[in-house]
Amino acid sequence: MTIRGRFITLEGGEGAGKSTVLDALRTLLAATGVDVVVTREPGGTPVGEAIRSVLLDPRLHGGIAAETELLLMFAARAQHVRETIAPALAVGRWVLSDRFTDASYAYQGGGRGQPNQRIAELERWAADGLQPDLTLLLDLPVGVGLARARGRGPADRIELETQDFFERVRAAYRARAAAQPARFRIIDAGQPLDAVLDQVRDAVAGFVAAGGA
Ligand code: Z5A
Repeated sequence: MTIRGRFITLEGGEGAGKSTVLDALRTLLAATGVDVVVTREPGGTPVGEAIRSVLLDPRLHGGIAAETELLLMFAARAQHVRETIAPALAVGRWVLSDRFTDASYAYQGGGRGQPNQRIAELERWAADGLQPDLTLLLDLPVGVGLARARGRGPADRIELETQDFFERVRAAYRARAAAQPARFRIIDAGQPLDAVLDQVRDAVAGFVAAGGA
């Protein structure tokens, strides 16, 4: 009998440190003997990466309707679930994804005002209702994250949004974490990197010790 793998997602606002944490987590899981697939959204498949380049193109700033943006996020996700995530989980591999559906609730729901009910409907059929087993929310004040992100080079289309937009994104993430405490662990991402990584290691070690359930 094959045991289904586990699905872990990383979420957070701009400059939260997801990429940095992802590398550390990959190493940690591999050291515990876990066969892990690392992926990201939007993206994670050839068609998903093509959709990502449209979604993040700064030349399209102001030129993509909120409905179009939501559908493109889920178009990429529909392919990602079917081509990458579900097949890996089915053969017992673990999947570590930089963002998943919570990001749509935060950015397209909180940020753009798309109704949660509409997102939930897309989640049911486009994402096949797939839910992560564990979600690490890297939370930090918006101003701190934006300052970090700005130090990294040219902004993508979504990074060109206002501070108010990112405050709504953060509030939506925190509301989801509060509503689903069994799945979410909130990481204080405003701390120095070593302290952030300690929190992440503790959260994942606890999850693994509990059987990854
Ligand atoms: N999006 C959406 O709207 N809806 C959806 O459904 C999905 C996504 C799935 C692309 O995501 C965009 O798509 C994203 C949400 C939207 N919006 N934007 N913009 P992405 O995850 O690829 O892009 P991102 O959010 O901009 O992530 P990022 O740029 O990769 O940032 P990060 O990974 O969180 O941060 P980082 O690159 O690891 O760190 C940023 C800098 O801070 C870097 O210089 C680090 O060295 C530094 N850093 C990291 N941690 C620390 C600490 N603890 N202290 C000090 N400095 C630190």
